[in-house]
Amino acid sequence: MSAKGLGINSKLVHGGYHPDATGAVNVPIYQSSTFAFRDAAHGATLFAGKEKGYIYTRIGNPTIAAFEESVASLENGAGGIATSSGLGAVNTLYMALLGQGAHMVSTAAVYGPSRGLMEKHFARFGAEASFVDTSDLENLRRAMRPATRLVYVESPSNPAMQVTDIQGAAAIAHAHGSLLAVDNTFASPYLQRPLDLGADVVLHSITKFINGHADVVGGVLVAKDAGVHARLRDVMVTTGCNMDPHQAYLVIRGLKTLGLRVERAQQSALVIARWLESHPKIQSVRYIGLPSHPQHELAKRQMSGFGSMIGFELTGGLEAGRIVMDRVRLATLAVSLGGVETLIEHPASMTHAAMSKAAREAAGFTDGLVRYSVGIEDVEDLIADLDQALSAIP
Ligand code: LCS
Repeated sequence: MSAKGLGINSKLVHGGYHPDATGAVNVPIYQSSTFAFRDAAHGATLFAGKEKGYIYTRIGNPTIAAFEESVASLENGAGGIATSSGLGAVNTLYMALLGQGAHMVSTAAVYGPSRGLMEKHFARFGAEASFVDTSDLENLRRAMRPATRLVYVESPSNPAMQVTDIQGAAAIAHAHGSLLAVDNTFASPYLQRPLDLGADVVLHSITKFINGHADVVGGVLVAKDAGVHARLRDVMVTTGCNMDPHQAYLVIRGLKTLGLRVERAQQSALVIARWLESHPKIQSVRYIGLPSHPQHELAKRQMSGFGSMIGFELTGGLEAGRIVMDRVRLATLAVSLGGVETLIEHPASMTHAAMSKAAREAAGFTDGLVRYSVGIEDVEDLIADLDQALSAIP
């Protein structure tokens, strides 16, 4: 059925599903690398690549297409492109929209490897980028150049939890003849729909909230416009960073409960953030749902909820961070985020270790920052776990 006009939870359950001849209630896994070209002898319409039909799974596959259609409908875009990983989606975005001599402006606090990909690799082919704090749009305005083709913001950003005004960023990008892409991984389409706010492309690491069960790595891009969608798809297909059908099947399954998971986790996150804020061993808490967050009002305007990612700084700095991470029992010490299980990590030594200390500080986070991805466990248990870990700090 068409998902048009449905509410978001109905879209999550039914989006992208078109019953096949068996009546299967779930999208089957079409585990096939290639598809027969049908001909009149087999009683089908003639198909030799000229009519609609599947050819080869790198180019397209029914299970993957169901996932792409579902996310495109959630994000209100013209079409989706599923990729092997979130970084595969970032690579596709850069390669499709930048070229030799082209310039990009991006969030300084963007996910580390999204920055590394540009600085280490695209720079070798003559593309340039400026990384600025896009939570202040003046910085973005100043960084724009005649050659700027892409503005790429991550909001909320990982791990600094900075929020960028998407509508404002779209106005600046478009006034300079550039496109705006938004990494919407932290919010998920359940809480934020950048294309409705003026962005041209939205990107997710579906490894996080969209899949939600820490068992798949993947990415997706959604374009507002069919022309941009076609440019992105061409790069995905020719660079071969497609998703595979089994991966797509698992993600479709995870996606159905996105609303339930996000609602539950963000409810607990607010309770935990408030508890942390009043704890004597905590110096500061970064949770966009707290009025103390510098972009709390902006987040309220452009998101329908605050999500479940919390950053906190311990008064004891790096050493206290080590103690807490050694002592937590229910929260798992691991990179990644957005799953049903609560994860804790230390960006300076784990996800963002490749950045210099200066770059980390310029990106808005210190060595004492701890990132906490709230899962769907009982909030009382999560607080008891944090409490016993914090009490170990001398
Ligand atoms: N964008 C954001 C905001 C991310 O957090 C990540 C991964 C990516 C893109 C890349 O996606 P991937 O290729 O991993 O699917 N973030 C991670 C993190 O914070 N810890 O481990 C991975």
